[in-house]
Amino acid sequence: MTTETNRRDFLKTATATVASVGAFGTGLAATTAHADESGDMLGALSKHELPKLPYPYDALEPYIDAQTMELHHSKHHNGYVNGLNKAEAELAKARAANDFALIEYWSKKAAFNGGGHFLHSMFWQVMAPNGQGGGGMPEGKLAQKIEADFGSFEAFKAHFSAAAGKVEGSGWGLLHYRPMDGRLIVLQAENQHKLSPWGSTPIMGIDVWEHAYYLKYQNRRAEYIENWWNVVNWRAVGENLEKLMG
Ligand code: MN3
Repeated sequence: MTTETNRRDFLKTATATVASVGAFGTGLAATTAHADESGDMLGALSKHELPKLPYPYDALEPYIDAQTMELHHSKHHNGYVNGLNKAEAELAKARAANDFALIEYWSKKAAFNGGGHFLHSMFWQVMAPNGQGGGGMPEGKLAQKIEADFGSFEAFKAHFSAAAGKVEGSGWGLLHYRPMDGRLIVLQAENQHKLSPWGSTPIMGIDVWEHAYYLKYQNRRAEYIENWWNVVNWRAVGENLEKLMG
């Protein structure tokens, strides 16, 4: 058996035994591990896939219009999925060839597209049609944590809206849980991966790239953010928190 054949067999075995689930446990983020059939890479690759939306494109009307949702999901998010798969494949090829001339380029692509895939998967999940899971107020443990860590729901909402509104250029307003001290914190992210500190995990976020709102709101980002609260799925946010708190 040649070395090459051995490696292919190893990769096939790895494919059978390594199966990762998406970042969110609702089957939204479909990511499975697989090996490259040609055998010219090292290590099992994840095959990231665009998750299905849990509601139709027009379900968040009138707060987020159907055309924006369709373009955002099927074009923008899909682009990040393809970009992440490409970047990770190129990094695996670099390992196989022991040629790291483009390591900086592909590492940046992996961070940008990986951030995009993760955040959009969460974004779809933490929204729901108004009155059918979307809107209202957080309940239970999430409500208690928000009140304990921000003083009140209203203070949290004002803080989060301001952070999202003042992201410089394209980015996100995010609510993270930080296990180190057990706190919720509000953060901004530029693009999809910059400004985020280590050691905390997003449980909720609003996309404030213009592609998320420009067709309906043009330059009125603050109005989009204010309307977005009508479609926040607090049950999903609470589940994200409770998974991390254990
Ligand atoms: Mn987006």
